[in-house]
Amino acid sequence: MPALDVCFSPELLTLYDLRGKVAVVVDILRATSSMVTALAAGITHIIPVAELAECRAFAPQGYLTAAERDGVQAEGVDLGNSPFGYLDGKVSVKGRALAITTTNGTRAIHLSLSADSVVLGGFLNLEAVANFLRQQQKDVLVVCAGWKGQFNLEDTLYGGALAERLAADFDTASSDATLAALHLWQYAKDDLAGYLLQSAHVRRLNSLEVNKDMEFCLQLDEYNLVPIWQDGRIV
Ligand code: 3SL
Repeated sequence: MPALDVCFSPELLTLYDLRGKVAVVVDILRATSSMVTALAAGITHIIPVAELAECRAFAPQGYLTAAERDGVQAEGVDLGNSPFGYLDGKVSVKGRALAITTTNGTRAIHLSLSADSVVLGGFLNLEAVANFLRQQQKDVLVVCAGWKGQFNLEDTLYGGALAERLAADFDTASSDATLAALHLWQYAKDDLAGYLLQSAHVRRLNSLEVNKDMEFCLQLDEYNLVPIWQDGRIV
């Protein structure tokens, strides 16, 4: 039976061998939730980049550009990191390609590229990713984007939610990290939003008045799609 493990921060990735595994990169608030939403809204593909200048340089090629630093939209790009940027109709997104850079999420994707496959997870596409992993039958590492190298609650909760969904098909009991994520999820799942009120990033985002983003990103199984890294882009 393949195993599911959880890496609590990209800084810990050097401790894991991703070869032969599927990496599920997760940044619930908000990068991977927004990328799932972007593809669901008709974005054709996504190029995650590290630097703002790199992101802006895609605009002349016809790309939409999205950038966030410290929770706020960066200067000189079309969109920030809110999933509603792809839904509210202010910017036309259908059929467009997207270049994006965020504080933690895009970095976590790049650090995971030695895996056999890299997919993006969120509560929004929880079951779609679970189904994909059941089909792959490979060991899985959930890569939590965290915040500037530190542990966060929301990405860990996702690791627990995924472990719960996959408990019949994967070994979810041999890693202390997976067990801890699972126990946290079981403790918090009945009132996820209420539980996360105490988390550092929710407090950070609350002060930026983006509460509706949080409610949106905590919805389960809104989208049946699995963003996957293919030839230098996410499709
Ligand atoms: O760090 C990231 O990648 C972002 O998701 C952070 S924020 O939610 O946009 O503040």
